[in-house]
This record gives sequence, structure tokens and C-alpha cells, in this order.
Amino acid sequence: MNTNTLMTMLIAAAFTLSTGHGIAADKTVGEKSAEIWDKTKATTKDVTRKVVKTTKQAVNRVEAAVREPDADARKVDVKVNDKGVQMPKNLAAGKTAFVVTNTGKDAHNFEIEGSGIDKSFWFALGPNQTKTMQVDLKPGTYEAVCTAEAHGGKEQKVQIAVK
Ligand SMILES: [Cu+2]
Repeated sequence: MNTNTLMTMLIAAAFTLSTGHGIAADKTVGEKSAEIWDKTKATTKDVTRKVVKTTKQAVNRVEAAVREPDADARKVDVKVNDKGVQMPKNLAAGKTAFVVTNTGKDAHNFEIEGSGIDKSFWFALGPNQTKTMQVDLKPGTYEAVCTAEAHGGKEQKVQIAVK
């Protein structure tokens, strides 16, 4: 998911939430309105859960870049450039530090998605820039991709097996 999609979701969720509150504030006495109130409460609760989830994802992204990975994290070198993502296709489960370097001439990013994990850097990497992302990999199949918007059809997805 890119930044624009995330922002649109946040705004949409916040709008729905405030609308829900508006209906709740207008409630009048009587059984019928009590029914409406209950429904509104349920809807507001759902939306609140959605907002919390979205915010958590945003926090994930902000935290995705670490200055120094943990000492016990296994380091994996990743290159991102115009050809996409270049990295090992088989990895061991456990604490992993992806050391991502942009070897291209444009901005690139790195996203790893699978087994309940979906992380990317909040800001794309500029040419020659290196950023580190620490992820606790569980066994399963993952997909690594560059999410830079100016990429067009050049994105190359890499399937990664974690055992
Ligand atoms: Cu790219």
C-alpha cells in the first residue's frame, strides 16, 4: 500500500467517525431512536477499530527504518534499482535486518509482505542511500517489491521462502 492510499484511508475513516458522532449527538428520547443509537454505536466501534488498525500500520512504517539493528539479527543485503529488488530468495526464520541500498539513479523503496508482515520504509531511498529494516520473519512465503510510485511497470516482485 502506498502513502497516498494510506492517507485516503485515514481521512475517509476519520470522516466516517466524525459523522457517526454527529448522529449520536442528535439522538432523541424514545425506543426508535434508541435503536438507531445502538446501530450507530456499533458502526462507530467498527470504524474506531479500523482507525486504530490503520494508525498501527502507519506506526509500523515510521518504525520500519532502524539506525542499528539488534546484535542478534541476521543481516541480509538487499539492492533496489531500476531492475527491481535483488536479494536472496531463501531465508531462515528469525530476527532479520534487511540492509537495503539503492544502487539506481532514481528513488526506490523496499516492501516485504507475507505471513502477517507488511513493512516498507516511510520515505523512499535516494540514489546511494542505505536504510535498515528489522523484521521478525516467521516461516512462510513472502513477496519483496519496490513500491516507488514513479516505477511504472518496471516493478519486479521477488518471491521469498522463509524456513
Ligand atoms: Cu524501485
